[in-house]
Amino acid sequence: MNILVLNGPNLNLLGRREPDVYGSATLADVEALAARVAAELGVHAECRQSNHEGQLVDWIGQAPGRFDGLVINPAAYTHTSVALRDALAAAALPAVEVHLSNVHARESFRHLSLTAPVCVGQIGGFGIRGYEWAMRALVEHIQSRQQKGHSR
Ligand code: CA2
Repeated sequence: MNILVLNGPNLNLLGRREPDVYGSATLADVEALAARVAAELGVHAECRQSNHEGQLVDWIGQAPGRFDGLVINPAAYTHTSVALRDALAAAALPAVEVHLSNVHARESFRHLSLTAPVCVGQIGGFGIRGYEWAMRALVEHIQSRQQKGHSR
């Protein structure tokens, strides 16, 4: 099983700014965690980060046939991007949305996610551990669908 772990804009700054909001772990720590969890689950995880909406759209569009599902932190695009939502819907791969912070306890503009309705579920508020739970939830979801005979 192949899992694509996507991180959106400014998450390359993780651990270097705003540690009170986002913690002190870095993007490299997220990638190491994803590799460790993938090995434990017996799956392959590929991590990518971009600050560019179109790049994220392209990666999601290229995912069917290469990946079985996605873990995605769309970052600020969560709240603004119809393009990312449409890409996720068109790819029709199971996706789990993850946020480091509890977006519902923050400014009201972060309460709306345009992308969550086209995801299987959303995890937030637990720092980088959320990526681990998102991966576990995604893999279980894909496996249970496979057992029920879904093609994807
Ligand atoms: O809590 C999350 O994971 C967010 O997706 C992070 C986004 C924010 O716009 C969302 O509302 C919630 C911001 C990502 C920027 O990450 C930074 C990390 C360190 C320093 C500055 C920005």
